[in-house]
Amino acid sequence: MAEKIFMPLTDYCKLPEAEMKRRASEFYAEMMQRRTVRNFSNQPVDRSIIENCLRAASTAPSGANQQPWSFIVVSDHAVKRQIREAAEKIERDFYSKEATKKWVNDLEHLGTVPSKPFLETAPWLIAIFSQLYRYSANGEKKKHYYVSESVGIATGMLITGLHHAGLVSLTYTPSSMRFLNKILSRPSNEKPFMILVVGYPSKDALVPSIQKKSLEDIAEFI
Ligand code: IYR
Repeated sequence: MAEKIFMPLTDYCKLPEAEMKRRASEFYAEMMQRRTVRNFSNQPVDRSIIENCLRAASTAPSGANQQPWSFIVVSDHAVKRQIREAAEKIERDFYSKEATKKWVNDLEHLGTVPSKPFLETAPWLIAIFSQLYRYSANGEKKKHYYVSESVGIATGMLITGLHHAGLVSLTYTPSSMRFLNKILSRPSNEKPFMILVVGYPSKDALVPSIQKKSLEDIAEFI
């Protein structure tokens, strides 16, 4: 059986209530400024910023602390081009198929199209993979728990960190992302979760004029 090691919670710092209120309200204001962006500048972003955002994301809680995620960070232009070509092939299918007609209709207000130039323009593509299981040192297959919850939380924290650092991102999910395993040489226990496109917005970037639901619409206090 694994040994249990506990230590005092020395890092927790209880704040005065006024300070907590100020922080919560300022954080809300900061998060309201976040927008998903599809028009990227090709201006480079220093790798250390991405690294620290990934370190922050990796502090996320996860099922049994298994941390079932891999972040494959792409700046190489030839690899970005390969990803764009594979993704656009899937998108052309998605936008033209009868089976997805309703879905495509629901996306109309976002103005999305099969062409994905941001996959080449943006300085960083972060391909996020869920590790469905792993092999232990003795070759035993080990199940991972609550994988999509864990990877979803880490991804949310990454998006938040990138925004806090002054960058913009796009959560991009072509419907079927298995091509990423091949292009990025990932093992079959890893399932692509999302491509996070990261960089600066282009000068002429446009975003759809959309609203978030109100607190009353999303929450109930009982
Ligand atoms: N993957 C396609 C379609 C798409 C799907 C959803 I759900 C969106 O919120 C936006 C787009 C595309 O990126 O065009």
